[in-house]
Amino acid sequence: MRNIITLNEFILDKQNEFQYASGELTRLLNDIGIAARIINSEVRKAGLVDILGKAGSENIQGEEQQKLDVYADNQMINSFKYGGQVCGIASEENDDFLAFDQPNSVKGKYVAIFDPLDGSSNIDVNVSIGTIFSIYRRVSTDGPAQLEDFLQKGTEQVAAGYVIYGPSTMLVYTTGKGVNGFTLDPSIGVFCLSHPNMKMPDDGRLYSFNEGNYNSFSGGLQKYCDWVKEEDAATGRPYSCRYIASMLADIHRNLIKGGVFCYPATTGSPNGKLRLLYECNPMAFIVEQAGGIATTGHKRIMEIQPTELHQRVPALMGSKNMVNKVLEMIEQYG
Ligand code: P6P
Repeated sequence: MRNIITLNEFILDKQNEFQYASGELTRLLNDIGIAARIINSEVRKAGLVDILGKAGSENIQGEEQQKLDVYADNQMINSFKYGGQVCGIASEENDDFLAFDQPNSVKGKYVAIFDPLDGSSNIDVNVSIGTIFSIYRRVSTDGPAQLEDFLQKGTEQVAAGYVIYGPSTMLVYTTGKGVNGFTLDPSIGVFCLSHPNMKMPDDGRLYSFNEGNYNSFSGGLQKYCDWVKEEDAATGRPYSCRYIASMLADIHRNLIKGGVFCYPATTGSPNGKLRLLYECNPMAFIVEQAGGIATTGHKRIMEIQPTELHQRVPALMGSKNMVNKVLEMIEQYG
């Protein structure tokens, strides 16, 4: 008796929950699964082939592109381009959006927005990295994808998730009906359901802040960082700092164990460092669907009306009671 449920079987079982034509979701997530397995294969041998290090180019943020960034970006683009469901993409690694013009994709009803390899500063030091994706229905009515298709609020996402390339490779996604996690079985090259109906604990003891930026934190955040260090058995303090500078890996750990992640506005990044469209919105969808909170510290992230593809926002997301404690201190101390 086979006791595994594959990603494809799961999607087929759940496709009646998808508010649009059922087969479309199956194809969409299948396209992502294929790209994930191809990227995973390259990530797993990154130290052995000439794919480590810098690509000798920069992305729009002026960040050195890693060879693996560019490789992952190309795999995601090709997978969507030939999958037929998506009429265009936007990506951290591309200055502008790409409107597909292939006959089978120009009529695609969706657009995909992704960070092909988040945490790329960790590639060369073998720390978990990942792919983050967000799917919207196009709003333009015909012809090639338009900018308006990409500048939609996070609340309009029809699917979102991530692939984490860690000790194992996992794909975690939501279509607005809860969060489910699938672990790649490399012996058969299939994602298998391993974390059904993921729920973020309401409480936890892990906080993920880069306290190197403490001096530029707002008063409320500084107070929170001081509060977590106090000895208080009743509230499980001092908490533990867990920060590996891969947003999706930090949030994935907090999703399982309970915790709070924060990348606020700092002197170096006055609007925060993380991008709204392909980091904060998809992770916010996952966090909220798992019972957590995802805010800028003042506004629900998914309710922000985007104005540009690569805009950054402050991000505070995680276990409900922990985020509310941070918000309480922001309220009191600014
Ligand atoms: P810092 C990775 O480069 C990233 O965009 C996020 O994944 C991560 O949370 C953040 O930057 C880390 O930034 O400034 O703490 O190194």
